[in-house]
Amino acid sequence: MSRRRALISGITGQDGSYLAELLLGKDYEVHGLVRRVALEDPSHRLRRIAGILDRITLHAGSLESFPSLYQMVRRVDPDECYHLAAQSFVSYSFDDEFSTLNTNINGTHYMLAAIHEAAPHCRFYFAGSSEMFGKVEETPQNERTRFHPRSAYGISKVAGFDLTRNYREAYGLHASIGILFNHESERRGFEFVTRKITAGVAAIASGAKSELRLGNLEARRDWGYAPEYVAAMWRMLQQDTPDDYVVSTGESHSVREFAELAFSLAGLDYRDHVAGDPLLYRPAEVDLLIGDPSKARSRLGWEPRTRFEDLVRRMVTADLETAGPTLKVTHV
Ligand code: G4F
Repeated sequence: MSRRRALISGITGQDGSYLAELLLGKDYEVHGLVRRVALEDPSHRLRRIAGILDRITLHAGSLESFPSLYQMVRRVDPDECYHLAAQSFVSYSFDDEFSTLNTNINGTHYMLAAIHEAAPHCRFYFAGSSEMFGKVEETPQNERTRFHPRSAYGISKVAGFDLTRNYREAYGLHASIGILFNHESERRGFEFVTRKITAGVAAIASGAKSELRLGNLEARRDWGYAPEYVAAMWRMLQQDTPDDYVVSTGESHSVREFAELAFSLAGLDYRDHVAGDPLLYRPAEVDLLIGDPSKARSRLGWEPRTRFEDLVRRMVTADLETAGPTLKVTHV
């Protein structure tokens, strides 16, 4: 039997890189869509996939161009397509609503249309987000909780959700949606609060910095470990029937708790180093996210394994190691 072919948009990101590794481990032929600029700056932009570059095929293309996506889908003829690419930084979506909406909504629409026209047998995954719940209408949030997005990013994900569901209902596309709650790792981008904190802890522990400026410390998130979350994406596409699934740990912690633990793991007190910065507050905040992953558990057999303390410890350990060989986590 020939190898199954997967196409990943956003393969250079945290999730894309873990997903590519997972699929290679299952003997898939892995293809990735990347922006041309990524190929021109491989040491930086391809760093997360540097170790697997000789085993995957990259295609330069743009989410803004339907013809380029259509051509690529026709060439690759994938069995499974994971659409992860997006402008994914919520805060930036307040600075530029227009580009966030354009990239995220049109990009998803073009991918769906390209798959529908050029590879209708292909199974499709759309990266939904817990940001769609926004100003939450019930707690914990599940697949039936009403959406109330609080940013252009959240709105773009709701639109992507509706587009994906409509391709499923109107054209019979095998299209599933993961409503993923925050998921972090040693590969997380430095703009997100968890990595900003763990990298900040390492910089302070090594003496390179003394202060870390943060915004809202009281926001609560349901933080899981990214490699486990990409496994849930794969499981969704192995089901006979496409569907929507919440992927989360079912536990919620504040940014303050994350900072407190991360600093204490390096033998530091966050109160000595964290400074509040009003400029880092968002015009509309999502105060509390906590997901109910029961459906993923019962239908997909998926379980979150890494708990909050282990996640923070992993991230702090990795950043301390990078900052200096003598820096180690303390036992707390
Ligand atoms: O780490 P964050 O920027 O992640 P956010 O906004 O929750 O979004 C992430 O998770 C979503 C899933 O729910 C994804 F869809 C999305 O793409 C992304 O991966 O911020 C987390 C919280 C916010 O409440 C923010 O206000 O941390 C608060 N925060 C406090 N100080 C900060 C900071 N966030 C950032 N990025 N930087 C700060 O200095």
